[in-house]
Amino acid sequence: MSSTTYSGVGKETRLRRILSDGKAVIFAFDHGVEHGPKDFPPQHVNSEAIISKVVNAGVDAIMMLPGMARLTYRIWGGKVPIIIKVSSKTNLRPENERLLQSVFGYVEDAIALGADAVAATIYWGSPYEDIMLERWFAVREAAESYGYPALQLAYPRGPEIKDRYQVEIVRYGARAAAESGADLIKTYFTGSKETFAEVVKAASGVPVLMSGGPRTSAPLEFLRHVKAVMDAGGKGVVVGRNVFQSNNPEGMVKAIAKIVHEGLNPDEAIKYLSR
Ligand code: FBP
Repeated sequence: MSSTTYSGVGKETRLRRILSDGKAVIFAFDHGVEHGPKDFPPQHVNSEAIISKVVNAGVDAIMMLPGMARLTYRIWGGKVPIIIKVSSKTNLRPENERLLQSVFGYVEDAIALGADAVAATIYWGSPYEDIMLERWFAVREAAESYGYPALQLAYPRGPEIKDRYQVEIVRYGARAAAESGADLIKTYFTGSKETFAEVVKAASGVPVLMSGGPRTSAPLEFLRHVKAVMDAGGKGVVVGRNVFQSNNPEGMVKAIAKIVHEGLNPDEAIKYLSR
């Protein structure tokens, strides 16, 4: 008789839908709230247009807020797994309050929407760390009981943190994410394969995915970051701006996917941007 619980099977099954070969290219699309519509080029303010492009290009999953899932389900439904992010904040609030992510939905919303995972941010080092942790554990507990993987956006950010991309800081956040029960960790690129390998090691086997960050000056630079992450033992990327601000979002998704899933060299992968 199997000792595996129903919810354990559910979590594993959902993880396999997102990371079919153990790796994933996930499109992050919560910027309308986190940064405001100014983040989007005019042709991508319409959410259906950009979601269509990334779905057609073959992303493995899309991470978005519950309301965005409702607005765009006709595009992704039945085609691409979604991860519902249940925390967020706007940049309209006073600066000292931006270190807190508010509740933006519930695990039950993710279930109702047909999602395959939930996600929430913790700003490790924030004066509001305690509040976000309480919310994280509520999310995690519900996710666990329903068989949903919980992705943590483990972002070191706070008054004591001088450089949020510094390896010692990033690996601390990744370790804290692993020890707080995250099933997937999304965190900052530390600048090199060698340093990111330290982050992966600290996460002790929990899959670590790189957070895309602001659009790089040249696409090749971003693709090199992706390759370094994969060579360091990372399991993929969760990327927004480097795709939806690209002149060729489909080409960018394809190029990233070639590196993540097939180990292609960035100099080869970039050719997908001119096809
Ligand atoms: P990007 O690839 O665009 O960086 O998206 C990842 C992400 O974490 C989004 O999910 C989120 O909206 C944004 O970055 C947060 O950015 P910031 O660093 O300004 O808080």
